[in-house]
Amino acid sequence: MRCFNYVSETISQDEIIHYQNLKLRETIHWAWAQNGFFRKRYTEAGLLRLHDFCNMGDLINIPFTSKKDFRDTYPLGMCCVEPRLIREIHMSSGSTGTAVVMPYTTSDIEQWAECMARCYVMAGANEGDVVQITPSFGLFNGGFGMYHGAQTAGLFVIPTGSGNTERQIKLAKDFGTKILCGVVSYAVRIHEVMQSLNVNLPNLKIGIFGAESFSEGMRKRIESQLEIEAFDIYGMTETGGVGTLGMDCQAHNGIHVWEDHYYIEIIDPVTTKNLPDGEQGELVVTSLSRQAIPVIRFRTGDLTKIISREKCECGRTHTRIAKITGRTDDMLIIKGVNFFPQQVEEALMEIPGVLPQYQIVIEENDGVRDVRINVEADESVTGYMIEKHLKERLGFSPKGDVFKKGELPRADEGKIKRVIYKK
Ligand code: DLL
Repeated sequence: MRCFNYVSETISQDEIIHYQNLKLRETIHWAWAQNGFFRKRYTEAGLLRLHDFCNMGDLINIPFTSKKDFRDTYPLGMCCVEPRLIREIHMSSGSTGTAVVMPYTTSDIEQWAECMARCYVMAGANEGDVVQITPSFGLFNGGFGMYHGAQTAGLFVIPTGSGNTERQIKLAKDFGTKILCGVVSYAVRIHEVMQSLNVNLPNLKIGIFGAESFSEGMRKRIESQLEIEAFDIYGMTETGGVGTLGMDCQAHNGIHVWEDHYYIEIIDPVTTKNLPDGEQGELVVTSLSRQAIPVIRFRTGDLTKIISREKCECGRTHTRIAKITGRTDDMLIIKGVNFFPQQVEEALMEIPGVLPQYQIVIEENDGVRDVRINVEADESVTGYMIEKHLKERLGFSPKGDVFKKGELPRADEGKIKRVIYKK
């Protein structure tokens, strides 16, 4: 097994816990000392002296933080370093339009690059391998995060950024791209354009995709279409960007969270009580080595569960969480049935002849919500087949509309919008 950082990736769980205790204490003390936002939060919650916080057992007394805190303190109200120490910022606008800003010190960029480099090597990258980075290079963290990590891992970077799919394919062919990185729906787009151009990419072996709903069915589709091994990479603006929270290994049995950099909890999103391993809930993250803005008990809104804390067959010891099944604010309730968009994706991918382009259209007529599933498929698939399969799998009957290949909108840049609301 090859690791980017063998010692850190394979230390025992006992050592990880010991290290996490030290780093948690350091992080809480750092935030308290550096920024009044945190100090006020902690004193309001009854943590009167810093020494009241000793280890992870005391974390329960620390209040949660959320996206709202980032937005309320825009632009740098939660920052724990002087602005002269900031080297880079990234930002996500989210659905409400108010920006979440993440500043980075030199050390934060190094930490990000280390996490991302571990992901590349975990996927099978070797020094000098050609990696093509297709998310945009800008405020979105995807492009730069993949870039910093690739530099650290010693890869040959083609920093195409987003868009111009034909040129992406030409470059991949001309330079023999081995690793393709991007948002999930862009992998599908690349394959489509490859087909229309009748081009193969024989050197392409590895895909690293994330940032969007990513069902196992979709991962397998992408693998067979592009003839590669596809990995599910996870991270977010607030934790420091793509790859910070980890990726699945070649066993594809859960996402290894880089636990020497992040302490995770799973909580019940309603009661906010901690849940035992194996139970699905909201992921809460505390960073252990971030300077500019450490996230402390950050409610990610992402739903997952802890799969295993045992050593993985790949040799890594870091805890594995399940694929992100949705966001707490993503859940749809239609005629009394609750479901997540990703469940629709998973069910659609089970139907032979269905293509990986779909939309979930929610229509509201006189207060009654209806769902229509628009999906591209070949001629063998009918709307009735879609309706029947979703009824069996999800317990409700949306209307299924089949479209020809190429008829539904594509996203050449950024994240695709799968759920569409119509009044
Ligand atoms: O999407 C970071 C990223 C870039 C990850 C490129 C992977 C690849 P944000 O724009 O801040 O950052 O969005 C973060 O996207 O809270 C999840 O809801 C979702 N997300 C990210 N990765 C995955 C994934 C980037 N692998 C939000 N599976 C997160 C499902 C994901 N959802």
